Amino acid sequence: MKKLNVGLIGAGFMGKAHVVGYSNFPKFFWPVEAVPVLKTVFDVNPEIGKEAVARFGFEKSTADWRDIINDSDIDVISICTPNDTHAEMAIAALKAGKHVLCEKPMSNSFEDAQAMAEAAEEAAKKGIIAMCAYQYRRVPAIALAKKFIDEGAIGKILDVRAQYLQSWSADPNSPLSWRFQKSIAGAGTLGDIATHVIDMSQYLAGDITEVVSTVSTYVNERPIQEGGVDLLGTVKLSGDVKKAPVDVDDQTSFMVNFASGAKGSIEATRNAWGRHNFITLEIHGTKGSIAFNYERLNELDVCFADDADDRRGFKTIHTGPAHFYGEVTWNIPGMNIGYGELKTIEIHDFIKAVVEGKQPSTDFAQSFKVEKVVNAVAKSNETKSWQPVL
Ligand code: SOE
Repeated sequence: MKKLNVGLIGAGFMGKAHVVGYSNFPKFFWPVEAVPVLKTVFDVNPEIGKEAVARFGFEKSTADWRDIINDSDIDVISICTPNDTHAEMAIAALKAGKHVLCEKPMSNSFEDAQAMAEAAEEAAKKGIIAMCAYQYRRVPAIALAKKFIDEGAIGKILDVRAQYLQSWSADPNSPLSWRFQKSIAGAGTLGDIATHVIDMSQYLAGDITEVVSTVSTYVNERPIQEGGVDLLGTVKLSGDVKKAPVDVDDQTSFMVNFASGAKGSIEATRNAWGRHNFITLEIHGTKGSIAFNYERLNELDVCFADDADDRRGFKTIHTGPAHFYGEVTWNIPGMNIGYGELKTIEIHDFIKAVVEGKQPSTDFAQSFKVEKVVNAVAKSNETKSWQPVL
């Protein structure tokens, strides 16, 4: 059986998620296109790198990410480091002929994201795959929504309402990690999580062509956190801890127009008490409606206009074996999948793309379309006017 040697760059929160995917996809998708071999892991903190060898099962760790790029034994690379490092790493990896799965957003700057898209286009000529980790479009319920839309089950899309709400930075004492520093993250909520719902909205309703936005910061300074580990609000630092300014957004709302003529609105914040990973989408069409909430990710609510008057209304479909990826996850609806299975589905899609030599749906070209929307949202906030997505 074909083997693919994996290099992981960044062994933190997202590194763990990718390892869960690499380790588990053969268990679900057997027989697989290739078996992954966890070769080398890099982390900026060598102790975390060494720990990842024992914890995740890599053969070795390195304190220099270029060791992974320059290793002729490595076939595929996952990039799970902060946003400011993505472009340099991904471009170097693609030039070295490695297939790349890069965490989102593509980069901390529009120009670097463009350079990544160009590097991927060049590498694609040699059969190299470049994918961005927009996993939520792969939730079986979202794939089912896409099927219903493509089949015309809800008719022509009129409008899309999308939200991504989290609470982990609502407390002003949750620390100033790299996610609150523009020089590293590029943007706050807009780059970190609005990007997911932009991708999902474009997946379901086509390209966004125009936006008008507001972008705001609620907490202007946060306690400085020792060490680079991203604690995502799990720790509160109060008392004498020194604070430093936040220079990214906490919240963004924008109205969008789609190329199809559909209208929509997108909102995102990480300061919504009580909302954890609350990704909601409601789509209304001329013949029906679809509603989804990630906090109940195994469900899709649908309403079809053609149902008789006395029984028309939302009904809930529990995704399972009859739906996308359902035949390989768990064989009874209601057993349910979670974030781990979702990352497993994503990693399998990546490996399949690599072996088949076919770019995945979230390749760098598609992901760059998300960056274009982000860029237009930022511009619109400055100009206080509608901006084209260019
Ligand atoms: C933090 O907001 C975060 O980890 C994002 O960076 C991820 O993309 C999202 O899927 C979960 O939350």
